[in-house]
Amino acid sequence: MAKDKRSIEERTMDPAAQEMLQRAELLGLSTAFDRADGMAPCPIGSAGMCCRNCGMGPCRLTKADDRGVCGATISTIQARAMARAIAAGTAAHSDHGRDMALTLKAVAMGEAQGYEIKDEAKLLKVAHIYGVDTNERTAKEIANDLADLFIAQFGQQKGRLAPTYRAPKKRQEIWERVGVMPRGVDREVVDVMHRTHIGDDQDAGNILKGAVRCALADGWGGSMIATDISDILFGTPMPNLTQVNLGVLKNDEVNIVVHGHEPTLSQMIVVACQDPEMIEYAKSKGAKGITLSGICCTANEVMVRQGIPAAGNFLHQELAILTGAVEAMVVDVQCIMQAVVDLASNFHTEIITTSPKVMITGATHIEFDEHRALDIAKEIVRRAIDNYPNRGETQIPNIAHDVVPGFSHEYINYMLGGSYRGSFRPLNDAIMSGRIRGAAAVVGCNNPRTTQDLFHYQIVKELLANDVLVVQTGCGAIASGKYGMLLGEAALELAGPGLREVCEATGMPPVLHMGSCVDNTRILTVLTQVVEEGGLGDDISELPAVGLAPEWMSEKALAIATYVVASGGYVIFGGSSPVSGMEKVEGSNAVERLMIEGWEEMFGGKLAFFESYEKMLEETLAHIDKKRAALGLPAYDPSRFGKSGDWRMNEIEKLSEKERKTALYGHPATAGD
Ligand code: BF8
Repeated sequence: MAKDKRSIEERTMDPAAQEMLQRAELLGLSTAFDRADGMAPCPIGSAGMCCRNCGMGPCRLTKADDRGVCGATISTIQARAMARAIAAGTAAHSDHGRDMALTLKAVAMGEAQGYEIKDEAKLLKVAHIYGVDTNERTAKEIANDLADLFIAQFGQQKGRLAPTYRAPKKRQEIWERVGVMPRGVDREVVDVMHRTHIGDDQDAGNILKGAVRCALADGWGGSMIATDISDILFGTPMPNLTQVNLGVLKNDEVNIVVHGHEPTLSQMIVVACQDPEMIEYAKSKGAKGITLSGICCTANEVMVRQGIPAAGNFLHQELAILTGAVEAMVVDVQCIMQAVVDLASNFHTEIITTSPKVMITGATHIEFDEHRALDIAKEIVRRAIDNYPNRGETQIPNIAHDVVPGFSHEYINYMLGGSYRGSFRPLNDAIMSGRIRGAAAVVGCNNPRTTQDLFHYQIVKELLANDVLVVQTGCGAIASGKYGMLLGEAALELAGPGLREVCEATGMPPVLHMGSCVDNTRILTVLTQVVEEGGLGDDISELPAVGLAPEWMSEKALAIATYVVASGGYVIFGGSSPVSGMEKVEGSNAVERLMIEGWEEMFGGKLAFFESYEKMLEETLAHIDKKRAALGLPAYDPSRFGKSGDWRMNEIEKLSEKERKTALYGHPATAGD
């Protein structure tokens, strides 16, 4: 069924994206925005009421007393669909973690061309966490044992995943008691696929319990492993100055865009692009140099470490091609639209797939192999340079914003505590005093069915004004960067008085870009440390904190949401719920209730979906205030803060001379007058 076509302003709030959508219209080319407008979502499938898990169906249930051919109820079918989505999300993140573990092993064995252990301090720290012997051993020996330990987490059959010991003690006890302690990453994914097969688990609550255990194997398993190894091999992120949006593409340079998620190849492409031989080669083809930029989480991986600019978030992948200025878009895994190949055929852009798991008909496939990574990276860069003379007419929006990303858990610790004694004490104290009302993680995707970035922007802006500290990852972080909110000074202008005081005193910006979507595990680590620092209860569920994914679209987002809920967090998604159908047919929804009331009772966390950002904000602030009250903290009162320090001086500077003297000295004349 076709829907009404939205105006360009209704499709995206990003002026660079608007310019490219106008260009697409002029050129008669379609994008995800057109396709979303042209095809309304299937009302039965989008509500999780269509079961195609066997050959007797697909069964489409629309009334409360409808049954599938096997007798399955709507609740069973919805829980199965949700569980399978969570398993797919877990598989995607965790397979990324597995690839990282195999790369670490290859580096330890001296078999990975071009890679090295960049961050030995992190290697030692992680080895220590997992009990790997570090005494009088080389970095490679330690890395070898650590790689073996990590690789074993995927195939482990019994016991519990090693990273789960990093959670607060109370949380671990809850997982044991409820029976959701993850055993092995692969085992939990298989378990969900099995229990959702025809004729297996037919109790919605039990199906969801299996899904929770699977999601925990992602957050406190595969994803956590991915983050740690990326830091060990490529460096733990630290703040750096770079830029975001399509204006990072250069008219007179070879533009290579890396897109997807895994940092292994993109890190080598960074090296290859900086090779003087490659730069000379680019010049020999008439370009001034080579510009590397990123899309999606590959962008985040190279942005938080090397300061490589981001051309944009999820919905920018087609828009970058529309500039006509991209010689090669190099993709690895996840969030890559098949449409990029068709679209690129209208330009000179070459789409290069690199993973054996991701081939796209019509794209060039150059398979990545970590054993000769640098050679492959150079081959790709050379190909892009060779393509430069084929470039036609271009149109690059002159829009790019400065950003400072790279706030790893380690850096926040250092920033708040100083170089000799890292600490979260100032953060805990600020929350306890009420200067910081609470914290929110605003993460996740773009979705072409909403106005691109609008929910992200409004939510972050309002949270800052309400003295809520914001941490970000994924496409949400890139969205904030596009509107200047990843730059300390600009974001401070939006912050409420208490948050502003704390940020000015500690040098911490009010919006912290922490990395890619697998790096949501950094947020788990931060939450655990906040608990362990003391004063805010003894479990994550007691913290005045909320997780939000305002424009979710991927199965990975559902996996992340579920492991955060199982870790004790309230997670609020924007847009439609994938299990909303029962509401329409019988006035209430058993599966949604299980994810709100059921999960809150079991884990102290819950997952809810809201269509408006105003409602998301209202829920967020109400939850934060409820948790503050439960901890016995003072109620949030912004009038108590902001009357000292730079904030007051800045306000005073805005006054007339007479008013300023009165404010400073209590009367309009000073002794010298
Ligand atoms: O893993 S936020 S659109 S790019 S799924 Fe994809 Fe969503 Fe972006 Fe990063 Ni995460």
